[in-house]
Amino acid sequence: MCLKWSKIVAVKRMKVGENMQPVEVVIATHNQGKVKEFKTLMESLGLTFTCLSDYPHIEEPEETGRTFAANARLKATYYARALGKVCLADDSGLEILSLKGAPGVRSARYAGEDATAEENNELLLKNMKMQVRRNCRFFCALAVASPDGRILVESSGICEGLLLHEPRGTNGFGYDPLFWSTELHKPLGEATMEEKNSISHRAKAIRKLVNLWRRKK
Ligand code: ITT
Repeated sequence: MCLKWSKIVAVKRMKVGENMQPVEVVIATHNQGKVKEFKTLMESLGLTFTCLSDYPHIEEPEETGRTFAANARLKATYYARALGKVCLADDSGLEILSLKGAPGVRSARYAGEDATAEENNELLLKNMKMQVRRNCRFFCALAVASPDGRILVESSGICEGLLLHEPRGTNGFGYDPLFWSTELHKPLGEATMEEKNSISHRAKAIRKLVNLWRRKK
């Protein structure tokens, strides 16, 4: 499957010959924190990255999938078809063992449809108040679709941790200030971007994706 993606990119490069233009890949997110992570970790592929903020007229699809992978596929296919471009989508979120996997695919909307990160974090702390077992993980699913909507390559990554009792630090975004990384031995809210990129669920999924693509080239 990955072969087809690399073929699309290779063919486009051959056609432009000497005036080789880097191929545009649209990252299907408005979240600038994510965009930064993607750009940094995929820099070596020599692609041009844009994101949904560059296409403000496109409506969002409803994320109806019951898994992160299903939502990543749904978003990649929808935006690739709508824009007629290669599109990379992710779906990610926090899963807490003692809450049976919640907030899960509802991570962004845990405290309501338009909830802020602060509201989501506050509700999560409230729901976890009596819980002794605080094991949690970030999960990230990635999917790349061609302009005709076919899924070309997929990957996933996990970042293990413990849920803190109160926010620590202001780095990162979303649930980062509540997440104690068992790999970094510090809260993600206090981690630098380089530190987070060395262990994050998205970073692991992106590295897998980059390797899959390179191997097929
Ligand atoms: P897009 O839909 O535009 O990509 P989003 O932030 O809503 O932006 P998701 O639908 O993937 O992204 O929702 C994931 C939510 O899970 C996100 O809003 C955060 O609350 C949380 N999340 C995901 N990755 C995270 C990370 O690395 N650090 C902190 N929180 C994260």
